[in-house]
Order: sequence, then structure tokens, then C-alpha cells
Amino acid sequence: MALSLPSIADELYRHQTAATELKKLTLRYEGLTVDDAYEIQRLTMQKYMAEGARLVGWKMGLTSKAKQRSVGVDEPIFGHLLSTMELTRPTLSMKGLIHPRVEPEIAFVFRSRLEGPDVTARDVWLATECVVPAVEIIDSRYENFSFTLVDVIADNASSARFYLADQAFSPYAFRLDEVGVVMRQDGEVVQTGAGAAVLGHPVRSVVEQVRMLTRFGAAIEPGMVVLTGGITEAIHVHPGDRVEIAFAGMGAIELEITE
Ligand code: OOG
Ligand code: MG
Repeated sequence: MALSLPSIADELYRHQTAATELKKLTLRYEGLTVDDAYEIQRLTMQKYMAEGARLVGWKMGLTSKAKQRSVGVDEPIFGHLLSTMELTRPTLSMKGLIHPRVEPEIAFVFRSRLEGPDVTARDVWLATECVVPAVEIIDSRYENFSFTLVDVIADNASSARFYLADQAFSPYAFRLDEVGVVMRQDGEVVQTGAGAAVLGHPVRSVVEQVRMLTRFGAAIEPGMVVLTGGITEAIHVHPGDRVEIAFAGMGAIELEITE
């Protein structure tokens, strides 16, 4: 089939908004590149923004070995975070979702702009207002949650919902690489990890985020949030589940899954 990035973006937007699966793009369109995939992502997100959604930040994905191994893609990716994806309470409705999975993340919130190819960890600390424990709910629109690098980038890195804990912390309060995370589902431990799973230290994920954005002419703007990537493997959730994610020293998020 001939490549039309706007029509592929239309197709993804339809599946994302209707919460219906689609077949991998790479099975149906030949020659799609990573740059094409980011352009499809951008075009898709523009549709939401034309409907009133605001861009509130960015997410890094596949920044941990556990996540890379589980999906068979071995490099980090990024996606857009829109106002419509943010949960204001820790309750996740299955409405509008296909086969959601939940993962623990560290979020950074920024007070100043970050851009450019040479950003360092030092620049990131200077620009950071606070760090916050977070959960991301990913929901690949592809059948069986199965995709290649190009597919997942086009699908906005599987992003669906996210929630930031009530309590924010100084970025200097904890060694973020040593923050331990325990995830329980209905009281049973299902995943454990530490911040170091994210590229050695979550700050490196922000550095990488800025570098990648710079390639596409974008930046981290004041007030934006960045999700640095899953610390553990993501778990499937179902209505009635209770997921508790404890971040050592930083409190816990209790997420309730409803119909
Ligand atoms: C891709 C998104 C991965 C993360 O934090 O690693 C991601 C996927 O696994 O569907 O959000
Ligand atoms: Mg994630």
C-alpha cells in the first residue's frame, strides 16, 4: 500500500478513540521509518489537540531492560502526554481502554525550559521543580500488545493514562536510582524494582528525552511533566483489581480498577 502518513494517523486516531485493536502497521505498509513513525505520532496527537486536549508533557518508554526484553524492542522511545490522559484520582476506569497494563514510574516536573542536543544531568536538576511517584497505564492499540519499534512509536508509545501521587519531593531528597519499588496486586507482590532500572538513573531518561525532542524540534516547557519510564515490567489489570505501588520513602499509590 502507498504510504500516506496523514491517513495512517487517521487510522490510529480512530482505533485509539474507539479502543479497538488494529494490525501492526509494519505488516501492511512497507518502508515506514522511525522518522515516519514520529511524524504519524505528531499528526495523531494534533487531532486530540484540535479537539481541545493540551500537551502537558512527555513520556519516555523502554528505558529499562525488563521492559525492552518483554516487548522485544531494544531502544528508548518517547510519546506525548495530553491533559485528557491524566487521572486526577487514583481510579482507573476500563472505559476507552483495550487491554491496559500498569507500571511504576518516577515523574519529573519542570520549572524551566530544557532543549538542545548537549543537555546534561546538571541542566536537568537546575530545571527541575520536583519529582513525584507516578503510575503509567499503557494500552497498545496493536493486537496482543505486540509491535515493532516503528509501530509503537506511531501509537504514541502505547500511552493511555497516567497518575501522579499527591506528594511531590525535592529532587535532592532521595537517590532516585536507589528508590525501591514494590507493586502489589490484590495484596500479592507482583513486581519489584529500583530506580536504577531506568537507564541507570531516571535523570538520564530526562537527558535522553531532551535529546530526542531536539531532533524533532520540540522541548520540555515550564510546567511540563516527564514520565521517565517503567521501573518494572507492566502488569495486566482488570475491573475489581487493586494495585498498590510503594516507592520507598516516597509513599504509595493505591490504584483501583473499575468497569
Ligand atoms: C511501550 C511503552 C513502554 C515504558 O515505560 O517503558 C513504556 C509498551 O511497552 O507498550 O511506557
Ligand atoms: Mg511507561
